[in-house]
Amino acid sequence: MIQRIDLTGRDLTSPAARRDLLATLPRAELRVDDAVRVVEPMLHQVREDGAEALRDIAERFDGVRPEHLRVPPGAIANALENLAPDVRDGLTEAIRRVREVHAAQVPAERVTEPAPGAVVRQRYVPVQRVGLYAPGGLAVYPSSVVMNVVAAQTAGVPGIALASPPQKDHGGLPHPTILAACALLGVDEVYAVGGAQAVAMFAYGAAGTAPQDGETLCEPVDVVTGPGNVYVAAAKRLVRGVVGIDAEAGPTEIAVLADRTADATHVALDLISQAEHDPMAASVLVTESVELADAVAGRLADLAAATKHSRRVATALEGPQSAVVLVDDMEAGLAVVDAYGAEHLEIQTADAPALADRVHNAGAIFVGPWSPVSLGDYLAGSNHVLPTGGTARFASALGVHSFLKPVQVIEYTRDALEQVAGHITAVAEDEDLPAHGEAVRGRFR
Ligand code: HSO
Ligand code: ZN
Repeated sequence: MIQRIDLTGRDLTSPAARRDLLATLPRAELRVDDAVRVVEPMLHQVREDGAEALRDIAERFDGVRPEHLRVPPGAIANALENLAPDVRDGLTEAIRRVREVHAAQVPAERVTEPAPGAVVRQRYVPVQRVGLYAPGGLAVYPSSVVMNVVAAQTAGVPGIALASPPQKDHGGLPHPTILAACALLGVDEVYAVGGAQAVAMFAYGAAGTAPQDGETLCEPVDVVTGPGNVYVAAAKRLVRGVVGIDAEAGPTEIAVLADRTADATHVALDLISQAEHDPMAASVLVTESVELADAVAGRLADLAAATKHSRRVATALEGPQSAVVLVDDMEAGLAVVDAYGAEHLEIQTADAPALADRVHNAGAIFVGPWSPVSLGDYLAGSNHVLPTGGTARFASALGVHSFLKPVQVIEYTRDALEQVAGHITAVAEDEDLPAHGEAVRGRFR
């Protein structure tokens, strides 16, 4: 049974209530610190020994010693040829929609002239090379390849590399659907390298099998993105600063804010859909309606037992991170979901669009009865790489901005500089940096 947390009769909307709520609301803990100790020696090994280290680590963790760490072009083309037509159609339509949505994210260059002749431009420049990671353990997600690659391509990143674990059952190559997705997207630099070692390879680069001859397997990248388990999160934490990273992804989460108008079956189906990812996944229903809470609990029991991954789903739903939360009204419900900051938030209420506009903290918001999270996972066109663990308070979905840097370009005329010379020297003197002021004054002598 999913646990029930009764918050009725409590003041949830005062500023002080948020801290209480954060302590009360269930959340899986991600033990990245412990994983850091495990992966640190592996990162060193990859840095020192390149391809040989990658093969040794694969043998140990993936149960296969890959012959080709860089996937040969023929294998990528072959995977696309053998892809089931309905999956190909699904991925193709997903790519089309994700491209269209992401194209609209590209920011325009801005030119500002705070005074005559004083021009400041803000240009958005793509990073030059990215490494995208696609997991291949419990989960193989070609849909995540689409999300990461399209965002990078739309940002204009010229160098895109992708890594995914070698699969024992596929001759030490990444999963064929991952390769097929790469083919559909036009990505040809693909590595059969998994987990933390892939993050290390991207961050530091990796020497080839004959490093003494200057052979290189993989050049270092500027940014590493992509989901993964706690070891991938730990590796990202360790290389952050050497490269940019997107986020340390935690277990997936769905919160549903629903009133009595919601369909209990829809709600239960959606809570189960994300519980399917991971025994640590969190499914949270927030409602003012005891009738709905009871009905959903009933539907969960039936539907969770019947689903393919019923064990995993049951573990997630019954875990301490999942709950049905009862509140007095939708104002209180809004305070709860805002404090929680879910990766995915569904709003299934009479006035869903209006309520959705008032949410501050959520990775993505799914409005009304016909916008389930599964739609966003695959076909909506939005990005499904979203902030987890409450980081939606300050972080957002992966998008073209994840691969763009705003660069400021400053160009003043003589007159425009002269106009502010006095201000510069005054402030510079005050900071006891007279040479700064002199750099301006000296020009006008
Ligand atoms: N819900 C996951 C993404 C995903 N679902 C991939 C299915 N495949 C995290 O947003
Ligand atoms: Zn999902």
